[in-house]
Amino acid sequence: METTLAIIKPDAYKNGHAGKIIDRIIEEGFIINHMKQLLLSKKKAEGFYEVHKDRPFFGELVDFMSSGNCVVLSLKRENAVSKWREVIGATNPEEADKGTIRDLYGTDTGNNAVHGSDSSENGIIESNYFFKE
Ligand code: FUP
Repeated sequence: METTLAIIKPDAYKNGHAGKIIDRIIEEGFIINHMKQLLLSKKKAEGFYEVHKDRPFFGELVDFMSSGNCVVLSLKRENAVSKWREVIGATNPEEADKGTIRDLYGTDTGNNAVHGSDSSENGIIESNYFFKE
């Protein structure tokens, strides 16, 4: 089985959608290997999104990710990475397929409700970033 990291971001958490998103994760056949609620420090958020550190939206992204509670989940399933990305939809909620999590609970590209790893390697690296401390 493959590992992917999911994050229920501060917008979805604040709007009361964490429970529904966790239900969806289970309905879609994922095994929750690890899960925790946490308030990310700026440093932890910067480290997580380091690949984007030279992008113009980096500061805003870090501020947003550390603005309130998140739920971080390490998920297992066959084809976990591609399946989770299918369930969450496109980065911009306005472009996300109907019924995907970002379509249902996201607002815009910055406030897009959830994170999903983009490769098998990153699924493991990102899970270790939160759960192997
Ligand atoms: P995704 O893999 O779908 O989470 O998207 P990216 O890795 O491209 O981007 C990571 C996060 O950066 C997004 F979830 C939101 C933020 N972002 C912006 O705020 N503006 C952009 O133009 C692109 C990404």
